[in-house]
Parts: sequence; C-alpha cells; structure tokens
Amino acid sequence: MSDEVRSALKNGDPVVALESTIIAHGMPYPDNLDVAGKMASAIRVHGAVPAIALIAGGVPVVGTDNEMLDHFAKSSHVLKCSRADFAWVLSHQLDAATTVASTMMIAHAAGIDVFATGGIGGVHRGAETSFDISADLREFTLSDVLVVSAGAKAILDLPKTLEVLETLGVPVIGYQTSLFPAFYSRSSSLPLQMRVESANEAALFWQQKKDNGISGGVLLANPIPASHEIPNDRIERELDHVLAEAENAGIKGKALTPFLLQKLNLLTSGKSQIANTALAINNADIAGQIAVAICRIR
Ligand code: PSU
Ligand code: MN
Repeated sequence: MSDEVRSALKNGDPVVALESTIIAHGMPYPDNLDVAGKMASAIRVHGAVPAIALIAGGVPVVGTDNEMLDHFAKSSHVLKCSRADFAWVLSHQLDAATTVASTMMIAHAAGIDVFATGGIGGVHRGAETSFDISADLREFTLSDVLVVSAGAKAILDLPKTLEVLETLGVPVIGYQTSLFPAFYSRSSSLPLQMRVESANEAALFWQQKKDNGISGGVLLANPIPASHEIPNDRIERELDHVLAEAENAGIKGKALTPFLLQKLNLLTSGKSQIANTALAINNADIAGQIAVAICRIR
C-alpha cells in the first residue's frame, strides 16, 4: 500500500480502488494515462483517495506511484491478470494489470469498499457455445466490494449477463435509472428492480448490507453522461463487423475484450474510446461520493 492509502484506511477515511487493465490493455498510450489521472482527480475532488491496483514483479500494489503507472501504461509486456492468474503472477514475480475480478480481490483484502471502473466483464455473445463468461461475474460472490460501472460492456450479451448476476445473487442497482445501462449508451431495454437516487442512498444500502452480514459485491450501474453517449444502433452495426473479425482471426479468451475494444475504436473513428473515457470518469466521480458517504455514515 502507498503511504497515502495506508493512512487513509487506518483513519477510516474514504478510498476508491481503480483497476489497471483498462490502462494496460483497454486503451492506447498516452490516452490511458490521461484517463487514469482524470479518474483519480474526480475521486480527490470529493476528498477520497484513489488507489490504483496492479501487480509489480509479483507484489500486489494498492496505490501506484506515477513511475509505476507510466511503465504499465507504456509496456506491452504487462499481463492481464484475473482471479485464475493471480497466484501464478505472484509466484513468478510478474508484472500484471488487474481486471475487475482481481482488483475486487485486492480491494476486499485491503478493506476498500468502493471500486470504480468503466464496464465490468460479463457473458460474451455466443456464450451458449463458447462458454466465455468473464470471471468478473463470479467475483461478486467472493469479494465484498461495491463496483461502480456503466453497466457491462456493449460488446457482451447484456440479457445473459443480468441473468447470471441474478443467479449468483448479485444486487444490480441503477444509479438514477430503472434500465440497465449499455456502456456506450445510457440504457438498454432491460429493466432493473433496484434504483437509488443519490450517493448517500447507495452508501446507506451498502452499510445496511454489511451490518446484516450479507456478503458479496454490489454492481452499481451508472449510465454514461448524455453528452457522450453513442446510439445503440450505431454500436450494434459496428459490432457485427468487429465480432466477425474476431471470429475470423481466431481471437478467444482473455485477448478477446482488448481486441474488440480496439477494433471498435477504429470503426467509430475514436468515438467509442472518448465515450469510454467519459463514462469511466463519471463512475469515478460517483464512486468518490459514495466512499465519502459511507465514511460519514460510519
Ligand atoms: N471495460 C473497459 N475496458 C477494459 C475492461 C473493461 O472499458 O479494458 C477490462 C476490465 O478489466 C474487465 C476485463 O475486468 O476487461 C474483462 O475481461 P474478460 O472478459 O477477459 O474477463
Ligand atoms: Mn473470457
């Protein structure tokens, strides 16, 4: 832990965890560094401490310094570490970026309640034959962390993603919305049963859940700001091409998500990455507010 994160946690001050896969594999340099910096600022504005998680030479780090962040943003040798990879990365002293799943593991272990990301992984399209379901979903049954996300990535099968979350017993709560957000656009047509209107309401829910001994994570689904959304039909059109390209190139497993994001960005002339940036900063903003509210309640 960085000194700043350690002392904040010791004093019961607000901390928000951030993942590093979006930096190392989700966006190109130097845009990735820019987003990381803006997410951190959006958290600090509210008086919370941002804590980027990653694994450096086999050591899990919570709260990176700029030098380490720079290395992860530039290097092409950084692995993508999910739950399955975690112990291997430690035992082989590797550099690895953490996904939503492994960042939740680290946040839980460190005692950080709130985590902001762009969009969580989920059930991939065609999962009925490929079985490609992100380990992010199951992690919500194992790590007690509130994750602020713009729904799940639009490259996924959203109805199936919601079904799996329900099966796993994960609360999915809309932030000022009753429809599941579709990452690049504010809403899918999928209804949500739970909704909060404010960061304080989200914090009260989280604290009640903890006080009642109900374990597991919570997905707070926060729609992209209206000014940056891309209409669903535009994304769907481009996605058809991108998914076909991935299939032809034989891209599978952990390489699939970075491949799809990168190709989609090319086809939308950079629009999808601009949207991704806007929603990630917006999630950091709300996460910062919730972390502060939780500390106030305690
Ligand atoms: N959302 C983004 N960019 C990303 C990811 C999510 O906008 O790079 C990353 C997250 O780290 C997430 C991971 O946990 O993709 C999911 O990968 P997979 O489907 O292989 O589990
Ligand atoms: Mn997968």
